[in-house]
This record gives sequence, C-alpha cells and structure tokens, in this order.
Amino acid sequence: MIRTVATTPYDDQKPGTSGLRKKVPVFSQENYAENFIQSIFDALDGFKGKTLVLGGDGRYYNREVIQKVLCIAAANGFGKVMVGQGGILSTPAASHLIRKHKAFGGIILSASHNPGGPKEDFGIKYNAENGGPAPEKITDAIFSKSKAIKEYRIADAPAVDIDTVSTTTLEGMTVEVVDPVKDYAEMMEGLFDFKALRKLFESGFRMRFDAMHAVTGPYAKEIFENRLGAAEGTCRNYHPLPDFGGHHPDPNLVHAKHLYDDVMSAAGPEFGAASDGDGDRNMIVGKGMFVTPSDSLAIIAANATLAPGYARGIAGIARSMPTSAASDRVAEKLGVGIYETPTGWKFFGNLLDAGKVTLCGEESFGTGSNHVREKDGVWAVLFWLNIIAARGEGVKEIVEKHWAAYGRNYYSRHDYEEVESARANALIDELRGKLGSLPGTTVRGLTVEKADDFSYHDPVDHSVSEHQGVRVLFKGGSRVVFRLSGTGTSGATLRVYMERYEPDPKKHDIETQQALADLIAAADDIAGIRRHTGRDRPSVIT
Ligand code: VG1
Ligand code: CO
Repeated sequence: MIRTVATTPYDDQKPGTSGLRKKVPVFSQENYAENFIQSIFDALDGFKGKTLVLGGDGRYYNREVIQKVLCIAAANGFGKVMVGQGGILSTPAASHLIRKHKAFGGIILSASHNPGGPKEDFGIKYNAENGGPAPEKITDAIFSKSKAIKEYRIADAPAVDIDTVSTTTLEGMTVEVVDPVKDYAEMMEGLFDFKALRKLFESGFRMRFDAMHAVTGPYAKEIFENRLGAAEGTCRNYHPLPDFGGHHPDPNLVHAKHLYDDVMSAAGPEFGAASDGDGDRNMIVGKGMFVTPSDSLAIIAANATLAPGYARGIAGIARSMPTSAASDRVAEKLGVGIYETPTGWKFFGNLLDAGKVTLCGEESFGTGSNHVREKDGVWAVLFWLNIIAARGEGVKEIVEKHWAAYGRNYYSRHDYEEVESARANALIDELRGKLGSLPGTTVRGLTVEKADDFSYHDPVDHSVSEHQGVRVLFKGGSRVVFRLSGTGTSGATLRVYMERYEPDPKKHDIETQQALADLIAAADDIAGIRRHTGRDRPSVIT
C-alpha cells in the first residue's frame, strides 16, 4: 500500500561539499531522512519506470535508510532499484553501476571519512545519470524542495531482504540485490595489467592494505588477495563495521599512522595503502616515502601510459584549486589541458563528460579518472601497483625521480576542527575584507603578488561558483589558501593549505613542515588564525 504522509520542513537540509551530512540523532528525527529523500525525488524529473542504484558504506543507520529509500522510491514510481548486497556499495562502485546499467541516478549513503555510530555521522548523497555527484544546480533544487516539503509518499511494506543476491518486487517496483564487488572488480581487470601484478606478488612483493573497517574490505580482499594472489593477510581491517571499530576511517598520516609506521619499519612491507569510509579516498606509502595526494596525481599522470587502460595517453588533468600545482607541470610537459576547479568531485563531472580530462585529483587523498565519476581509492592503489610493476622500481625511487625531473611542490594542509562557526566566519570575512590591500605587501619575507576569493567558471556549462576559497599567492609561486570545510557536522573546520615549489634537487629532502615554516607563519600573520580560533596549533596536519 502506498501512503502519503504529511510532514513539515527542516531548514538545515542543505547539501555540502558531498551530500547532506549530519549526526545520526539529527537524521533519526521524525521524517528527517524521509523529507530529504522525497526532496531529492521532487527535484528530479522523468524517472518514472527508471532504475535507481542504491548502497552505502555500511555505517550505523545504513540499513534503516536503505529500507526507507526503497519504500519511497517505490511510492514515487521508480521501475527498479539495484541495491548492493547488505546495503553495501563503495562510492566508486555505485558510480560504476549507474553508468554500466544506464540507471537514472543513484543514492549513496555515506559520511565518508567521518566516524560512524549512534552519535556519529551519517550522510545521503544523490548521483546523477553520469554516475557523478549531483551538480550544484540539482543540490540547490533539492535544498529548496526540502524547505517547502509538505508531504512524502512511501510504500507500507515489510522490510526487503537485502542480504541475498536476488530479485523481488515492492509495490510493483523491482528490487534487484546485486553483488557489490563483481562489476567493479571486472572493470579494474580491464584497466590494469593484472598479469604483471600477479607476477609482482608472486615475486614476493609485500603490501599492506588497510580497509579501516570500512567499505573497501570486500573489494580489496577480492581484488588483491583473490584475483592478484597477494598473500593472505595483505588486507587488514577488512570487515566493514557500523562504527568502523570506533576509528576515523580517514586514510592520512594521523588516522592511518599505524600503517605508515608499519611500512617504515625494517620488517614491514614494501608498500602500504588505505582507503576511507566509502572507498573513494586513498593513501599511498612506500618504504621510506609517503606520497602526498597532490604528488600522486602528478606521478600517475606522468606514468599513465604504463597502465593498459590509459595506454593511449590522457586528454587532460583536473585538480581542485587547493591541490598543489605538481600536476600542472606534468600537463605542460605532455601538452595536455590542466583545469583548476573548486573543492569537491562534483566539479570534475562536466570536464570528464566532455572528454577534456582523463585524470582528476584532490589534495584530500582523492584521485580518479574517467572510468567512473567519483574518486576511487582501490583504483589509485592498483594504478600505483601497475606503475611499480612496469617500472620495476619502488615508490621512493619513483617519487624522487619525479621530483628530479619536475621539481618538488612542498605541500601541507592544516585543519582546525570544531571551531565555533561565528569565529571561523569572522576569520574568513576579515580576510575577504583585506584582499584588495594585500598585493605588494611583504609577510615573513614573502611578497604578495595576488590575493583573491576563488571563483570558478565552468568551461562546459558556463555556470559560475563563487567564494570557493581565499588564495594568497606570493612572488616565486608559493601560496596559502584558506577555506571552510563543507563536510563537517559540528562547528566549523578551517582548512589552511600551504605550498612551495622547489626546483633544486639538492633541496628535495627537507622535512615538509620545516620547508613550509615561513608560509605557515605568514598564514597566521595574514589571517589571524590564533587570534580568531583561540587555537595555538592545528588539530590535524596532513
Ligand atoms: C573534503 C575535502 C574535499 C573532498 C570532500 C569529500 O571537503 O576537502 O576535497 O572532495 O571532503 O570527500 P571539505 O569541504 O570538508 O573540505 V569524501 O571522501 O568526504 O566524499
Ligand atoms: Co570518501
């Protein structure tokens, strides 16, 4: 039976950098999730009888919302929902399913790298038919629908069994429960040289993949251990848990420090990698070398033709504005386009769809390509393995040779988490107010060349996105960027990004924070970080 339920709007359902993210107690308020799901459908046109892809990262509340989406989708007239078994789909796997099965779109339940649990984070995101996160035009429409919603439609039905691969119906709508890994693993086999990778592992190459108790566990087990023959035990923490074992499923030097230490230890493996809650981020560590995500994008681009799926070369590269310019130098050398977009994968969609770029990346441990329309953690790991196998060199050698050829972009991000929103906004407002007076001034020996608030003109649909981060560019190519996070769920997170270019190979082994010390000090002088936040150091340094 289909019911129409009267409801009242919530005023805080504005999607951020990557969908709507809130604490579970917020999401579990009466009609909160229902309102948002109905608002997504209200913002879309023409899906009657079409297919919706559905899955999530397995975090707390995932199963409940899967059932809600199924019932609301049935009541709204979808013809079919393809749902990952157990309600599981990594973000890139969901993107692939949408594309492969020509679905109308997809709903991904995830708060990515944020902790999970009854008091932690949950999220809902809509992806369009290209498999990518909904562009701002759609997320704005969803937000306006959510502010005016009066009712939602829902099928009254017993819970659908999502744990068995099978096909059933729900009020006339087909529900197909699919293996979440199979299609994805097949796509990876088509992109990378699995034969060479099997040989690499046969030769004794040791790797550690940490799934951080999040969604990539089943993907990594199948691909690295079953298909590529990596030793059993290569994958760690591979059981997705609703609370990620109580940790932040965030692959970086803070939350995956144990993996870093393991690879750096004498007895540890040659290669380490990790992914985040929903499987779209990646961290790459080699013996003696942590690879910054910005460098990773540049190195993958410079070596792309070594992977069969990219053997014909790349069309171009896109990176988010705060991502270092390391890949710009590769694009220049290759003679391909380079695009600088605002933070968030949704801005890459048009460039990928238009064939202007093949590879995309963000400093926030996100790398991907035109194989899907999301960043892709396991894909990035396979790309590195493919490069290692083809070159017969380790990560350290590969990175150092890259720096020697292109120069090194020293790079770091400092996060100040859970700052009072009013104080964080005051910092940004004050910065914006003084942009005009900064050029020509000197701070800590650095002369400001240009200062602006980044605005992006999409070259494909000509839409404009303003206020995407304050940039202070210094003479000589160094820069500092300030922006507020759009994925947090309590207070505000200030992100400060620092970058310095060093062409001289004799100066490529300085400790990063030391190499950036003057920029770190200049950032505080310019923005008054301590004064505004009351903090004397960042909460997270990556
Ligand atoms: C952060 C990152 C951004 C990334 C986004 C979603 O956004 O900085 O680069 O695209 O998370 O990633 P923000 O607005 O908090 O800086 V994920 O893996 O959370 O989907
Ligand atoms: Co993620």
